[in-house]
Amino acid sequence: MPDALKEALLAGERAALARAITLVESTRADHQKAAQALLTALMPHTGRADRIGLTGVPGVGKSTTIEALGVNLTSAGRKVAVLAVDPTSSRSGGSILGDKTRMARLSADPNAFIRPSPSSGTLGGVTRKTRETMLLCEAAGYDVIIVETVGVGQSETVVAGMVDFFLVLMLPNAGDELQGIKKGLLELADMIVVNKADIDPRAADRARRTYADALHILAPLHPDWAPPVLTASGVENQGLDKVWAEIERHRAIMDANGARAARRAEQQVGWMRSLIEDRLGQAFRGHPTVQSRLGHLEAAVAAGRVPASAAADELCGLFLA
Ligand SMILES: Nc1nc2c(ncn2[C@@H]2O[C@H](COP(=O)(O)OP(=O)(O)OP(=O)(O)O)[C@@H](O)[C@H]2O)c(=O)[nH]1
Ligand SMILES: [Mg+2]
Repeated sequence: MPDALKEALLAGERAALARAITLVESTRADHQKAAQALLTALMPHTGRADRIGLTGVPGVGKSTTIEALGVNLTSAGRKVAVLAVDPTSSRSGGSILGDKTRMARLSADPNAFIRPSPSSGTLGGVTRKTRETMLLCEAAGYDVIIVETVGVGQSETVVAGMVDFFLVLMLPNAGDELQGIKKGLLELADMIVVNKADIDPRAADRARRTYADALHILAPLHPDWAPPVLTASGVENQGLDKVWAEIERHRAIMDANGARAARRAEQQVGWMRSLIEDRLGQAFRGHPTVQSRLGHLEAAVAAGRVPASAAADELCGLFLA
């Protein structure tokens, strides 16, 4: 059975891809085991896609831009998968799901695959499944993966940590915006695109210069890449060819200097470490002796009767005994 699934997935069958993703997202222990076996078997077939992250405030035009860019790409013969990271998505099953209407052409496109955010769990859980789904999509032959995130909590940082290229969409009111930008967001950007330039091209250009100046002050992520700032219109499909050309230019430079491979290697190891921390945390909290003392010690620490370090020592001692 797993072999049949693997073969069907490698043949690019959408139903098989969907089944594999369901397996990866399942919390059942036997499903998780099967999912890990499948992922391990598929590893040699992963890694070939351009992995792109895209973020921006609600309403900035992420879905509209992905639709236009995605259709451009499938018309050029690429296979595009769109995944979402939305840790708040339990409310609606994922904003991207409602977005399927906004991505009507792309969702009807046989060379595109759109998957809403897994609806369960913490940011860590959601992004773990998104990473694994990304690998499945690559094995199924998708050669462009776009991960969209609304930027709740730390989700931009986590998405930036799973892609080759991180794109930040901005609105054309930079003057007011610059104050409100989440700390650290500009540092993550490989490119900034001021969207909705069709509304007021001059305002968009002013915003472009403001962001370019702001980026100029920051030390670039990599000495070979100064993040460009462009204007575009997702609705009008304007400027998106240039956006894609910059993504390809980035890829060519970062392939040649080895930075893309190094970034991926670092991401993989970082991911492994965070999985280990997750597992250890779970094992710790599930440990019977730890459980029997944890509540009591937490209360004592909260009340200032026991130093935090002493409580941690005791609990770790119980765990490791
Ligand atoms: N004029 C103009 N409107 C746009 C453009 N891009 C998006 N819009 C409109 O802005 C609204 C929000 O667009 P979405 O693509 O749904 O934005 P989003 O960033 O995906 O929003 P969330 O998923 O809610 O975070 C829609 O009404 C779009 O039609 C653009 O380039 N120009
Ligand atoms: Mg959207």
